[in-house]
Formats: sequence, structure tokens, C-alpha cells
Amino acid sequence: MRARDCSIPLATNKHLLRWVDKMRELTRPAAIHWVDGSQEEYAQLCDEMVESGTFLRLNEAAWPGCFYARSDPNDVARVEQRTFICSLSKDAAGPTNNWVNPYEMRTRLRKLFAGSMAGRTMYVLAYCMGPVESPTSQIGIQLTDSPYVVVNMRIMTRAGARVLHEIDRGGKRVVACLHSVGRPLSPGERDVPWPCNDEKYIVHFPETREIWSYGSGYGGNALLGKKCFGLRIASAMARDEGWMAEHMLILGFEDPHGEKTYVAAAFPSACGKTNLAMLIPPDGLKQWKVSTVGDDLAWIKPDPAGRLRAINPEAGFFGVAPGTSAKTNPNAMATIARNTIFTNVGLTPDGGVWWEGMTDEPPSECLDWRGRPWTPEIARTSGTTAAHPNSRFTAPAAQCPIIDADWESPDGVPISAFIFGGRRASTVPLVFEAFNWTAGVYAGATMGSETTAAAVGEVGKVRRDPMAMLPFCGYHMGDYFRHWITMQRSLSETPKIFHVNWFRRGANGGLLWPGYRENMRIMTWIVDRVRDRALARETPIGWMPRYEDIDWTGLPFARATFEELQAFDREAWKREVLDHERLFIDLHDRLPPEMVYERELLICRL
Ligand code: SAT
Ligand code: MN
Repeated sequence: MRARDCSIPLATNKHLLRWVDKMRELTRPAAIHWVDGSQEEYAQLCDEMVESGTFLRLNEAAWPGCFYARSDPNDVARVEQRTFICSLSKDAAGPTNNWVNPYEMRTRLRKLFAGSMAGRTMYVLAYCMGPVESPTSQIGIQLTDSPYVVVNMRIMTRAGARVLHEIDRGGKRVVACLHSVGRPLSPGERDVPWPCNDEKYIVHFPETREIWSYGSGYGGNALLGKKCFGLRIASAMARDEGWMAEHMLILGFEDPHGEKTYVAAAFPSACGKTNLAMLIPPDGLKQWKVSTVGDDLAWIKPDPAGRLRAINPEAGFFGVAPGTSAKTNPNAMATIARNTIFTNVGLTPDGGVWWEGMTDEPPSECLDWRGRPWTPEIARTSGTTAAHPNSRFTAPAAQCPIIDADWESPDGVPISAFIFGGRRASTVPLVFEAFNWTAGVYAGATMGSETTAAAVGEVGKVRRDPMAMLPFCGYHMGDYFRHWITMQRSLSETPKIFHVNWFRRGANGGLLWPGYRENMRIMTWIVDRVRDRALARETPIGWMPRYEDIDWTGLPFARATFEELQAFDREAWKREVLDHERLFIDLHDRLPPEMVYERELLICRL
């Protein structure tokens, strides 16, 4: 069989063809490749990257269909300082986003992109966020000069010819995404394994629904369906159209009577979302079943009956590798056992992968994420890790052993509760339930977390990260809070809102809560609250379970430790509320009055 001529357009839509042509003229690639999304094409692109040195094929017996990549050491995480929301007015972007006048930005970008794909292939990648038949789904088209991005996007989204057919049929507005690693090749020049540019721009135009990304090939900077479209552009669309685009996992619980309850939960990047999304109940709670719908994004819409329903707009998991193990997340380990792309983890001599926390015993030797020899001894003396802390796996969601039966349902799944959480060493208890919707929105809006390695910057500082959306909201945060508050008005059933903190530390500095599977005990309390069958006591910040309200079957957990976890520290909360004001001052001109009143009420209760 003759190979397909990839330069022949797989679509007829005139606007699309014209745009591709304009971008080709701007970026001057050596070739064009229309991505059909087939398995053969995927295999061929992977082979080509093995050939070029971007990919290494892992040991086929141990890691079937898996590949290994190392990024440039300067291209390892999202670059928030280089991320821009270029709405027409600065005010529309709000004080928490970087803004540049869109005309000025376009001029800058046109200069950067001029000839930026020289010597490379420009891939035309049509992708759908969400099941192709779902009315909640949206379509994007990414032009990229990175085959690494193409194969990752094929895992993370529904991509290829079937989406181009959708574009030809019309109906949905297409989000145009242009991506270049920003490293043109002169004739005869040898490529590097991970081309990128020190100058980076991740730019969003919410009014015209466009994304321009330059200089990075890594994660959310380059897989434009994820944070750029899935959150920043989608949040602006959602505000205009009355739905919600959230940085949330979606999880199903089947109780011992067979009744199913779905919840959506927001945590900042690298706070254990993927672990929670694939939770396995501890032995004492085996009558419960948990299923995964998504681990990072949720698009949520009221149905005609006024119930919120959510889809996972993604088709894969782009998860943090370090800390993932057969103990912490056996479902993730099963998911990534085949057909997975590993980036920036350690490479073992037998062609396998390793990262900190994967096994109790580290391998006696391996190559680290920079390709340098690594041994436990080197780690002890120099402190270097085999895997970069933001190293990732890209794996098809369908491979998850507990993927929910309805995860691709076009109508999504009904959402009964929202959970907010951060990584907080003190002050914030293990769990509380907000008094009502607005109090819950306040809890989400004032959420704080210690920073992680998912973004460039200092790790471990508390920053306010409203609804885990601070780096991802495509418009003014004050308007975003207002959107949350008004969403309730279109609902016949109001979901309950909870706040959790798995990371509280005791007087001796140790973590008080075992986390992981044991989080199920908190989740069953949440589900039982939703179903009106669990008790709680009132505190100034909300409803809290007493020791006897939690199912402790199989876990001898000390009452005193639970009380320390749930302790309400009035003085600490007074400081906490003061700190909330700092965020509110920044947003004051667009802050909904409900947020101000909720804060006043909280202060009165303190
Ligand atoms: O933005 S990424 O996709 O690189 C990962 C994250 O921050 O959650
Ligand atoms: Mn995330």
C-alpha cells in the first residue's frame, strides 16, 4: 500500500484552507502534514522521532508501545510570566493576568513567527475537546512544528480526520491555535532532540478565540488543548454562554446500595489530583466503587432540567510521574503500563523508566532526566533527582482500569458536589462543608496552596489560587467569581460545596493525615452529606464531621489526631481572613458584593 500524501488537505472548509495557507506563508515550513489521527500515522511519527533522537523506544517487553523523551533543561514547566491574555481591554483580563494590547502583541508575534518553522514540517492538527458527538465539546485546530506535540495531542484529545469532517460540516466555531518551538533550521543544519527557544510567549486572544504559542515544546505551553484552550479560552466562552470550564477532576462513587454520585474537585497543579481521580477504597470500605471520568479538566453545563452535567474534555492523562507508584496509585501504574510517553523521568539500563517514589528501592544506576549518569550515591551527595519534579506521563484515559462507564457520554455525568482543596501545612482543616452556595464560592475563591513544580518559580510558598484557576482564568477573576455565583440561578438542584486539605501538619511537623486511599473516608462522608444521610456539627467556617461521623472501618485512627486535623484555630483564621483581603483588594472593582458580605459574615463569626 502506498503511503498517503500528507500534504493533501483533509478538509475542504475554505476559511480553514485560507488560514493554513496564510500561516504557512508566515512561518515558512519546509512541508505541510495534515494529521489524520490514525494509529499508522502515530507509529510513523514515533519512528521518525526515534530516528531523529527526540524519542527513545522503551523496552518493548516491559513497556510495550512506550516512548521516552528528554526536554531541554530550560523547557520543563509552564511559564506563567510569559503567559498573556490579550483581550481588547486590560480591564477584561484583570489584574491577575499578564496583558498586552492585542494589536501590539500581534505585531510582536508576527515578527517572532515569521520564518519560525523553516526547515521543519508544519502539522495541521484538528482536535476535539470532549467526545466528538457531545454538544458540550469544542473544536480546535493547532498548527505546530513539533511532532512530539502531535503525538501527545493524539493521546490527550480526539484528533485527526474525523474532527476535520466536523469542521467541514460546520456548526461549531473553531479555536485557531498556532504553535512553534521557535527554532528554524537552516538548510543542512542538524536538529537537536528538543528544539525550543529561550524566548517564550503563550498568548491568548479571548475575543477572537485564538492561541499563539512560541518557544516551548513542553506540557501546557505546547499541548494547546489543555490549559490554553481547555481553561483559558474555554473559561471566557463559558462565561459568555452560561457554562463552566474548570480545573477539576471528575469522580464517580457507587455506594453499597448501587447508587451513583459524581463530584468535581479543584486542586492546584501537582497536588495529587490524578491520585484522587483514581482512588481505590481502603479494605474497610470495599463495598464502595470508585470510577474516573477525568483527572484535570471539567466542562460543566446545566441540562434542560437544571442539573449540572460535566464532561471531561480530554482523552488522556498528562500526569506528574514522581510519587506515582503501585502503592500510591496502582490504577495510574496500570494506565501507563503501555502506549505511554514519558518525559523527563529517569531511564534505567534495561530500557525502562524510573522516578522518585516509583519503588522503595531505587535502581542501582540509571540516566537522569538530563541524560547524565545517576546513582543513589550521586543523589545522596549532590541532591540531584533521577526524574525532574515536573516529569510527566502521557497516557490514554481509556487504559485506566477504573475509567467510568459514562466517561465518554455525550451528555456528561451529573455533578452533585464540588470540592476545593489546596496544600496547606496549617490553619485549614481536613474537611468542611460550606453553609451554602455563596459561602462555598467564597471558600473556593479564597483557596490557598503552597506552590509546586508544575510552574516555573519558587516552590512551597502559599499563594491564593482561587478555584485552582489563578493561572488559567481567561478573564477578570472578579467576573469569574460573579459567574460562579450567578450559575446557581439556572439550577434546579444546587450542588453542595466542600473544602479539603490532605496536607495539614501537626505540632511535630509531620503530616497528620495518611492521605491516598484513606481519603475515601472523607469522600464517603461528602457523598453521604450530599445524600442527606451523614451528620455534622456547625463551626464558624462551615459544617464539619465529628469523629463518629466518619467511617473508620479497618483503620485504627486516633480520635486525638482527628481532632488536631479538624481543629478550628480562631487566631489563625483571623490571620487567614486578613490575607483573603489582599486578593480582594486586587480585584475590588469587579468583586461581586456577595464575596464582601461572605467575608464580613465570616469575620463576625470569628
Ligand atoms: O499545564 S500542564 O499541562 O503542563 C500541567 C499542569 O500544570 O497541571
Ligand atoms: Mn492541572
